[in-house]
Amino acid sequence: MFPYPSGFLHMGHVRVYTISDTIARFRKMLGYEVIHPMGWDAFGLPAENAAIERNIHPVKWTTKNIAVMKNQMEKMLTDFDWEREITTCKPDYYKWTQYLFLQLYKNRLAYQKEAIVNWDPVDKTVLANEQVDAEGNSWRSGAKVEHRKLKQWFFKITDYAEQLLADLELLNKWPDHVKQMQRNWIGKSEGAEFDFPMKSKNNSIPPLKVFTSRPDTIFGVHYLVVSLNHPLLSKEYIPQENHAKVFDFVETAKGQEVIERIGDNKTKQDEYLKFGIPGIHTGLYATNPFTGESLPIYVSPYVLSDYGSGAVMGVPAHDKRDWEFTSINKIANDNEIRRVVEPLSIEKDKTENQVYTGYGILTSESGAYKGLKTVDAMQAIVRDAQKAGFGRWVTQYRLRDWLLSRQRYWGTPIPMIHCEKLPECELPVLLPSNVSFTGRGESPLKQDKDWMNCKCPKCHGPATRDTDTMDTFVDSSWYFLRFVDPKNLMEPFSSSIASSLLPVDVYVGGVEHAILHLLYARFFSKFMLHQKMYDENEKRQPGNGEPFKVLITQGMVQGKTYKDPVNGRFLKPEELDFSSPGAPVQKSTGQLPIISFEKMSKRKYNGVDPEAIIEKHGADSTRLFILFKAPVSEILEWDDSSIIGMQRWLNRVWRLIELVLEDSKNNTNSEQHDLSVDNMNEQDIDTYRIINLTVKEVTNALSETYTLNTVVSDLIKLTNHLNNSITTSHSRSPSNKNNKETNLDSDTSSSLSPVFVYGVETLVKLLAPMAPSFAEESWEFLKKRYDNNKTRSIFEESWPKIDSTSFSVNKVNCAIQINGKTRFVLEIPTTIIKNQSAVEQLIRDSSEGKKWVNGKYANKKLSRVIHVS
Ligand code: ANZ
Repeated sequence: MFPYPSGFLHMGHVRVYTISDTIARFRKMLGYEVIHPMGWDAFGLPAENAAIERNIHPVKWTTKNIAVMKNQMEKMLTDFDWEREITTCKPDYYKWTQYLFLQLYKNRLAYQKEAIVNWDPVDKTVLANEQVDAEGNSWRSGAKVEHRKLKQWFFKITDYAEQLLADLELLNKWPDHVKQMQRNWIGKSEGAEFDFPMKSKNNSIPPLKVFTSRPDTIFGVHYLVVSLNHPLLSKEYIPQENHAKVFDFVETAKGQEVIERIGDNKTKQDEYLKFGIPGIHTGLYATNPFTGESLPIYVSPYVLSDYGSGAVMGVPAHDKRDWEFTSINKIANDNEIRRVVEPLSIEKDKTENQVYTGYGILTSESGAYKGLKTVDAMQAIVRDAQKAGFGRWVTQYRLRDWLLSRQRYWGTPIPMIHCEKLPECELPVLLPSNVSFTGRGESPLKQDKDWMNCKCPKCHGPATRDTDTMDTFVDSSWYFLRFVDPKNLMEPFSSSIASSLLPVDVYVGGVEHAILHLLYARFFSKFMLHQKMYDENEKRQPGNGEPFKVLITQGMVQGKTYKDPVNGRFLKPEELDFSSPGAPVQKSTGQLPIISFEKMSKRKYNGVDPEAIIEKHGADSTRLFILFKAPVSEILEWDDSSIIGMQRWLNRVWRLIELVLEDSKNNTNSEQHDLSVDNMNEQDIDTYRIINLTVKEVTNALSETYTLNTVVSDLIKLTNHLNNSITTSHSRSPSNKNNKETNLDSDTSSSLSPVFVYGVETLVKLLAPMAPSFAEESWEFLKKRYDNNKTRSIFEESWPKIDSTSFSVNKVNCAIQINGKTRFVLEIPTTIIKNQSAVEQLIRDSSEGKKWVNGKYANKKLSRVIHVS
């Protein structure tokens, strides 16, 4: 996922791009043609705010930030395809965003309608939800934010609801929780719609439609409730004597209305309880079409105006919200409430405070449907309603159409002329650059009359441009397609190139985009497929215009946070004394602070600056630490002190390389190692097997499971093994008796085994995707042994192959008993298992054997050796 050019890389960026860079470099070494592109999601509010606050034009601010961040990315050694760089705020890109808008418009998937938005009455501007504080005030002017109805542009993503839901099944390489979040967001609900005839003098009011997921409870309805925006709330329908009361209520309740779904799994229950369930009787009544009973109609802000039909049937006995609404508004006494569903015995636990919400059997209150089970009763009731013409099955989605207009300057202009639509050949509609940023009043675009007033291209009469710009999520909904053909001047991308490259094989980004961005991108790529802007090969997974095959959502990077144990105040690093390692104390009090890991923020003084870290520890160690510290999708607790571990490890690898270099001064090594198992001794066979196992594990992790933390630990293990193999082989040689801690410098006569050298070379190759500069440098040294002029980059080398013959050398765990007691277990290669003296030697050479056999009986002959094989 490309970044917003805020002006600096944060640790989250370092993590995400380390992951993608590792995978991309690995694939290149495997021989794939890899596109690892980078670009800038460059429209958006911060640039406009910088313009207002610091009087710097958004273009300048953005360009400067991009330069800084690009430089930082280079420092972290990312291998991006800069020739594919795209910037969404440049006309060569947004021209095509506008083009796509027009395609959607032509297909009736872009339309205008009135919508309720957050309106700052002082700054005279629309605010995004996150710009309204908890008290409902504007973040900038401090004014009480109003909800206004304004004409806005929408994309009809709801037309795609079913496909977006169904095709989640194809995404078997996406994290389950992300798919679940999308499922909840789309929120498919099957239920029934009933028409309740209105009681009015001359039948002039159309019946009230109500959506319910429980048609079986129709006999338990005591009242109906409509949302604040329901068409029923017109002066024409509401009885005169109720006007003041009802419209005053609606006016005051408007501030509390739920205008947008806040989270993916917030239930209406939460919204209901949040507002204390206020409601008021409208003075209107409707008839229950099944019972003929007269039902009062209420209005309440908890009923969502754009869900279902914006009206609810109140069934207090079987819905907790309805029970509370009934008692607060004194609609019925507890003993008058009709219970229409009785629990089957096993479901009794679903009754809470007298409300039974589960399925069961219909009671005698349900007339002819008495005795039917819920599922059957639903079928029978809807069937009968359908026959009588006052009901039907319907499917509802919680997904709303995508409101994309922003009354802002720094965004893709909406390419419409109000009069007639603008022909495509006039794209792009350029943003005027000479505008004033006061932060007050209307959008700068509305103030630029020269830009706004234009001629209608069709009738040539006066016309105006649309002054809204697009939500920046529109820009990022198709950028992955532009990456395949970024310089195309004639079309957004070439159909044939896109067809041959899509879908994106691996997409890496934050889980905060699990819903909106990923849903919008799926919507766009499906739409573009339907428009035949590209094609899909049948064999290409996942299919159906799904843009991302594998999705990796990286976890957050949290910072080490220190708090005063008495008052919980966040402590600055300079308030702490770090002189005793691992236990900092508060300078002023001498007390130990409370230590935790929390989201990095300026307020908590727990942020780390990637540039400083890279400066201090080097990019390779930083990258390795990021990958090693936590599985990619989990929280990473940043602890500066433990990066040292990675530096030390690289030092150990470097020592192994030095051994090889040193050795080759004295021996002429061949570039082609003799790696046939038949010519190896036991130790080499073991080392060779471990090398191959490591290649297998690492390759699998980098291409299938993306468990990048285990890649690092496998390589550490291989390093340790290679290190130990040197120690043991030299401790065995008699000349080295007193020098067990590998000091090869004093033993220049011995030549390293080809397996060891191969192991070191392989280790360096396996390290390359994660620690590119270390590996590149090491490789150069290693290769110069053979030929001084060899300067081929390690990234042009092929990935190590797996020699499966190494695995056929099996081992068996054997129990070793001494004086009748099992003392330890040893792995014995099957090749020598029948050979008593070889087995005995192996036992004596093993570390456990040294302890148990050699120690006690070093100079003694064992009285009896029993070899059972
Ligand atoms: C009567 C009833 C009885 C209901 C009962 C539930 C339980 P889901 O499943 O999430 O789709 N509802 C319908 N439209 C609404 C709106 N615009 N705002 C708030 N609530 C609305 O939820 C469907 C249920 O949510 C519907 O079924 C309706 O309450 C309520 F024992 O109808 B039910």
